[in-house]
Amino acid sequence: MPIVRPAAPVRIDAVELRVLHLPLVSPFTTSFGTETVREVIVVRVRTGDGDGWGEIVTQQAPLYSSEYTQGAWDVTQRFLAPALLDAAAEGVAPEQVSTVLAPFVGHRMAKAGLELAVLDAALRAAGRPLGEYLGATVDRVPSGVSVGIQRDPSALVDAVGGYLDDGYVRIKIKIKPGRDVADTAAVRDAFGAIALQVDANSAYTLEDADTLAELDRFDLLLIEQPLQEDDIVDHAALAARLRTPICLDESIVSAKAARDALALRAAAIINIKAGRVGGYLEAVRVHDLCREAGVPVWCGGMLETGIGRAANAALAALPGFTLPGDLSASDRFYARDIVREPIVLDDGHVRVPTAPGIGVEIDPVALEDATVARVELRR
Ligand code: SMG
Ligand code: MG
Repeated sequence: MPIVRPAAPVRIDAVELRVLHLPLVSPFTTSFGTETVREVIVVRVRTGDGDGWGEIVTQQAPLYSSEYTQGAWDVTQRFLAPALLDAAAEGVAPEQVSTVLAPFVGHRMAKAGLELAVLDAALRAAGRPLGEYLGATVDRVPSGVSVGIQRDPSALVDAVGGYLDDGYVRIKIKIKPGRDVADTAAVRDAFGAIALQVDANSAYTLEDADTLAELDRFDLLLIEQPLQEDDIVDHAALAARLRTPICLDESIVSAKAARDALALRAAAIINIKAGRVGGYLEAVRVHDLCREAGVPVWCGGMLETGIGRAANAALAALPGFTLPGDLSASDRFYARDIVREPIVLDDGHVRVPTAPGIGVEIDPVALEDATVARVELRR
């Protein structure tokens, strides 16, 4: 459903941006590389009624998508934040932020971070939680975990076993050519009928269809983004050759892209990430059109800090999110989160925050300790 009750405009006096470096509790390996430190941008908007917080989920290098942290840092300071500050001199409502930033092509993660900060400020001022605003219908959401590629299949089985012991209700393993069928078989053999899915992060081509079809025998919930971001037609061709449902992640950069992918039968399931589609409001639009089409969605993750993690829990509480998301606890990635109430796992679920705005408070000392660059922009 569209946003039922819009939020009042806020006047923005300043935008603060910080680059953070957060060490990961263990290296995270995907088909495109290994990360040991999460580099992320935190946004604070300062208004007469208090602060609002957002997060720009770019990574240090443009490997997952074309966006990357120094690019987001530059475009936000040079174009996005000045446009927002200009528009917000007399007040800007969260629903207007995407229109204000629309003249600048792309840079969706940067735009999403700014929009979230405005949403947080506006909803805190109004005493309304983000979940209620977005249309949440549950107070907790099932928690899945994304497991990186390990040294070998037996190390993968150990890692997955640990997460199952923690209570995660769904396992996603990362795959790449040469680390697909055997890894998946090892996890299936070790743990039986767990809810299991795989994510290729664009590592294959249509030529690999026979290999990917071998995964059909494992009864996976889905295979995520096997081909390139712009391979919509090839994904449709691949879907016709697999029994396993194809889920698109990288390809779905907007509600329009989601509509096209569904029309072409390139995806049977969609991973929704607010950063990738330009914000939580566009994420709701993707949710709404998928729900209308009877297509299941789930909430993806970008190794968020507690800011994005809290907001993702609110988003995942919408009724179309019928599959568990990559909504793990803060300690899945971080020994120390930058919020006072780290996201925790409770019986395989994550609680949807009920306090106003994103519903979590920043830990100023943890934030300061993680900050490697800071800038404040004013009108
Ligand atoms: O936040 O739990 C998380 C990470 C989930 O695997 C995850 N994200 O393609 O879905 C994905 C990846 C993108 C980030 S990879 C560095
Ligand atoms: Mg993915």
